[in-house]
Amino acid sequence: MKAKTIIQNGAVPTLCRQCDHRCGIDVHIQNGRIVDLTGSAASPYSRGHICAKGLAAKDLFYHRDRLLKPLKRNPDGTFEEISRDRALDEIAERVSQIKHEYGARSMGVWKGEAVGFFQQLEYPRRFIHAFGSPNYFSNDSVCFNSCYLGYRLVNGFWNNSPEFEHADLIILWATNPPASHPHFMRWIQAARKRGAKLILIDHRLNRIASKADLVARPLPGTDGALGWGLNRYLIETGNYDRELVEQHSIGFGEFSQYARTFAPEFVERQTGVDRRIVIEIAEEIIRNSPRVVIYPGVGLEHHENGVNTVRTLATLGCLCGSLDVQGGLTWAERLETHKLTLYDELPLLDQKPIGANRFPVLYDFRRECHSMTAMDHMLGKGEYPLQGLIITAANPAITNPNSNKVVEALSRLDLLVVNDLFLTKTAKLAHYVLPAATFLERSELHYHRKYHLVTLTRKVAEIPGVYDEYSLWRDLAYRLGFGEQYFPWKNEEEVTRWLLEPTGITVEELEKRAEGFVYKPVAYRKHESQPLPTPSGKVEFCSSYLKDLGLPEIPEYVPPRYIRDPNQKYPFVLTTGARKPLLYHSRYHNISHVRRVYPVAEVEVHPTDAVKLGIEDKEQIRVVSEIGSVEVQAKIVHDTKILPGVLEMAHGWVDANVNLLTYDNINDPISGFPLLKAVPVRVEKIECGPRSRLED
Ligand SMILES: Nc1nc2c(c(=O)[nH]1)N[C@H]1C(S)=C(S)[C@@H](COP(=O)(O)OP(=O)(O)OC[C@H]3O[C@@H](n4cnc5c(=O)[nH]c(N)nc54)[C@H](O)[C@@H]3O)O[C@H]1N2
Ligand SMILES: Nc1nc2c(c(=O)[nH]1)N[C@H]1C(S)=C(S)[C@@H](COP(=O)(O)OP(=O)(O)OC[C@H]3O[C@@H](n4cnc5c(=O)[nH]c(N)nc54)[C@H](O)[C@@H]3O)O[C@H]1N2
Ligand code: SF4
Ligand SMILES: [Mo]
Repeated sequence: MKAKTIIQNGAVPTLCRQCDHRCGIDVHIQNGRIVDLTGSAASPYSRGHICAKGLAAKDLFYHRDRLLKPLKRNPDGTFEEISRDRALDEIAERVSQIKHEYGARSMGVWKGEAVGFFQQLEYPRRFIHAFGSPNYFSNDSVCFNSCYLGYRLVNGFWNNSPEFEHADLIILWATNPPASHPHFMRWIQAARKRGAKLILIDHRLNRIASKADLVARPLPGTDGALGWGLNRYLIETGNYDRELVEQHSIGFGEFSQYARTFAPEFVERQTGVDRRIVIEIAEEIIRNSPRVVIYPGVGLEHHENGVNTVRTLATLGCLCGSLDVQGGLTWAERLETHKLTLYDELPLLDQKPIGANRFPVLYDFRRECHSMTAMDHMLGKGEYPLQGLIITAANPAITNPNSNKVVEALSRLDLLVVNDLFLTKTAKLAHYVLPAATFLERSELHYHRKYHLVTLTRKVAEIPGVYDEYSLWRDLAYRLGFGEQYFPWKNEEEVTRWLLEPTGITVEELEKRAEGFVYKPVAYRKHESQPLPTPSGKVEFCSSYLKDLGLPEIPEYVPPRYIRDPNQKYPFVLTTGARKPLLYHSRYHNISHVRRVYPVAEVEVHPTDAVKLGIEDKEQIRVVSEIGSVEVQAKIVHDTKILPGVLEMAHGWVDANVNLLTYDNINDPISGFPLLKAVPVRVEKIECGPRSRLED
């Protein structure tokens, strides 16, 4: 591969974008080759930290399977290399045909986790709106939005990078930072050194459990009952922020009325958590108020009622007085740049954004279309057909629920374009595959809201024939006739200059200071002098906004389906996707040293269940849900690791894809999130064939 680095020898300071934390790093170059990445001590955010995923960015950059030329799929399924100009010309022609035959809205774009959250995610949105279609999809149909909406509906914002280091109590709720957010651990450890308490709420014991002061292990999907139980305890004992309730909130009366049901005994029956532990957690919250950080993880999101569960965490944060206090539920302020989105100029609501009718809250607050509903439109079961899709930085054939349906839907498209580093499972379905640039090959703005810090990443290297995200959307827009109007900037640097115009900060200044600028001093208790960004401007214990949409105004608790309506055919409950430190969704599996650590996919089984099922460690078994089945190796774990009756299986594996089992059509009514973390399943032994359902 003929990569060209921007310097021949030395170190280039930039930010890692292997996950959204963007730790400060130095990229070391020798004789025009990237030889190492190290954590940059100058970064106020990460202070020298780099994790194993960051380090492996070099392996992905130079990976021998990286796509370097556009590919076109032949009718027999093989791919041929073609020039970029030809690929983009042909794609533009097919896009125009789709518009002509079905209308602009039959085209969509989809961005994945590997690009975002600042300008990278706005390019495809801008592109598709300028084209005349509202249909922008992303991984956020299954990530982040349930937490975001839960907090947004109660107090107007969610801070996903809280001030752990200033907290007196940290509650990690359905999250596992050593695997998922490793650099959080530095802040958590700093708080612990000061004497802060740590509570873990997870049915599965992770590395944090041995350090925690208290662990609660609710049955998957029952967290809402625990959330209510804690809210109730604070209300009934009178230990809540009365000033906030009286002056800055609405709906407290109905909320406290509903809370009455959730006495510790009731919570214990719902969740399996001992009532004394429920009380102990509540007492810890009271003792340590207001500096309490409650951090919700993705384990709360992938459920039928996840947003309402998250709402109970947000109300708890407000009741204990942590709203916008240091070491609490802080309200970060934005950097007011120009905006790439076109929603004001081109709302396109009359074009019926896919999923906006089904999940109006998702569309209203996030301007996101619903990716699971998109599959129905591709399969001809929607209000209108979706005929073409351009995907960048995502692998939905593996990461979206009900993978068989995803593959069938993507295969029906008249045009599928995938922009990726590798020929992934999704890319293999595409008519055209374009070689994508890694973060080391692009420059972008980023801000760490926690410190109000704005930074500019550096383009460290270039590979001939490989183009950045901006070039993809700009070059297509020009071919479709709206480039000059909507993508007038020559390159990414010009975009960045334009974005920064209203801020008074220049590209030159940012280039000189790799560690970034503080764009605004951090201030607290802002809700005392300005309205919160909720519909009423106040904390909303009940939401009339939701009521007007026919949704429950109180964050009601609904027991999970496997408890509400148990099905003897599927006696186990499967949780999926607990993060592994070295794997990232479907990424990293193709790096040899990672593969040595994780040679095969596994499903964790409690030893008691293993005995009942007659299965051995490392035995290949079949896990079956109503949606599908998958063969996978059993890993019999220590009896304290997970709860009996619960299985856990990682996502992201091509050869043992857990999303063959998950539901795309059981959704949270507010966010539309699918049921990925409380899937009723059964286990079958493989050598006996599917008829021997051992647990029946
Ligand atoms: N190494 C690595 N890091 C990642 C990622 C990755 O793929 N790999 N992905 C990134 C992305 S996009 C995201 S969204 C974040 C997610 O980051 P986290 O939210 O921290 O996700 P996990 O590490 O999977 O932790 C989720 C925890 O929830 C638990 N859990 C599952 N169901 C339930 C439940 O019903 N109730 C309770 N109380 N607990 C439950 C699981 O056992 C698990 O320990 O991670 C990011 N970081
Ligand atoms: N069962 C189950 N399923 C889940 C989850 C779960 O917990 N359980 N978690 C869900 C969550 S939270 C998320 S966020 C989604 C993630 O779902 P996706 O967004 O589909 O994530 P990835 O599998 O990481 O796919 C990213 C793709 O981008 C490519 N890529 C890497 N870097 C770049 C780049 O710089 N540019 C471009 N253009 N491409 C790049 C990679 O090769 C990869 O193919 O998965 C979800 N799926
Ligand atoms: S946590 Fe790891 S992968 Fe994420 S930005 Fe930091 S170094 Fe990169
Ligand atoms: Mo995610």
